[in-house]
Amino acid sequence: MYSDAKKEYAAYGIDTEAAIASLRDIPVSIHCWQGDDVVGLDGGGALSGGIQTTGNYPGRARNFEELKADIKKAFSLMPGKKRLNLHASYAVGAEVDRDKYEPKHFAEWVKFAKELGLDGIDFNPTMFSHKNVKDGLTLSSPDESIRKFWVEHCKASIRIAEYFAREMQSHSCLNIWIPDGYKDVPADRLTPRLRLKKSLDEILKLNYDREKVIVAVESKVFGIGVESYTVGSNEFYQNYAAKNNICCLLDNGHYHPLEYVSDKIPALLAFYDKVALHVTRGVRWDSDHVVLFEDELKEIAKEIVRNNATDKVLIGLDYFDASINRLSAWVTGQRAMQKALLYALLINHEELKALQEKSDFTALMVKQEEYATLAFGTVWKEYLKREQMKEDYLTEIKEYEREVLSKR
Ligand code: RNT
Ligand code: ZN
Repeated sequence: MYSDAKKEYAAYGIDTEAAIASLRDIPVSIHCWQGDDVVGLDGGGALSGGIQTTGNYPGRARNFEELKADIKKAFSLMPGKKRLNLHASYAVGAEVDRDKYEPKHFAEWVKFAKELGLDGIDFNPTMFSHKNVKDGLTLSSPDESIRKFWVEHCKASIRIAEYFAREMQSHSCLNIWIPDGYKDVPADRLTPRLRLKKSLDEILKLNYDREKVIVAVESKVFGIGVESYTVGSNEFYQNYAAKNNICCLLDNGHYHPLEYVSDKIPALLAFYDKVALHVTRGVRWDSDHVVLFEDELKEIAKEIVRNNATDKVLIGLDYFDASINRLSAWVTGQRAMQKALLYALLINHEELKALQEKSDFTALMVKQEEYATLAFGTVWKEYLKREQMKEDYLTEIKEYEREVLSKR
């Protein structure tokens, strides 16, 4: 079947072997927080900040050892190049508060990432689920001691990201997301933004290696309980990032449902050397559903591939589902991302672009439709085989559920 598929694609001018080889090389950063419903290991408290996990599926990882075991199992079922995306709340054995976190609190994670042969570690300061989120505000807080605390936390996080980059010999994307906003109509939308700007300026004064640590800012349109106003909005961060030479992170659950991140990627590529992503699946709102192989994901992958931006777009996953087996959620989303990338790699973009340039929109439409029914599934299966993986990951996960998760 594969040799037939290979011929079918060759007729379109596509080399399936080259596509498989490229796919293997595109790193995807996998979030640690799918394993424990974003609870973390530092006892920060209940999940807050306008995000929520729903569901009560048994077997949640309750500590570092369980989380590591689950990551190890889930990663063993994910093909391709993998990075680990950590949140600061996953510090191990820290007896100090978040503003004082140090590389040593993450040394165990580095050891683990090396053991798994991962490509690198990305990082996020955790500015939610903590007593110092005062009245829902962090970096934009009018309370100076609160604002300072979170500035220090971000600086500490940059130092930790530098340590990851050094140890893993790969960049580390440091993504700043804050929950700050208001439930109802504010009286002043500017002052909190000016305070956020001041906080970011203070954080970036830190002398860090800009080659190794890629600082990104993640915007959002609204959160649960923060429906009327978000301090870190899209316009705010895009302007801040452009003026300060840092990176924007686009989470595709963070826009109006009719705005598409696939269209924003090339808009930003016209101005930025790097664009970071949180790939998720919004269902009506920022619901963080498990990523599936669907249209918008394909469009996102196409924009990455056809603009030769696989080293410019930093792909990270961000979803959390507690209503189904958490390992299955992890693997399904990561495989969906890989499928979308493969799908995009199996398109003759040069030919399609030429049709567009010639304004032959008739042929363009017909050709694009043809791609939808080529033997994509066969090439995907071949890729899995070469990665020494089966299409079926459910059987193994169910077995792990019986042997491990159900005993927790
Ligand atoms: C929240 C943001 C943010 C978080 C993670 C846990 O809406 O998407 O990225 O999901 O940092
Ligand atoms: Zn996100």
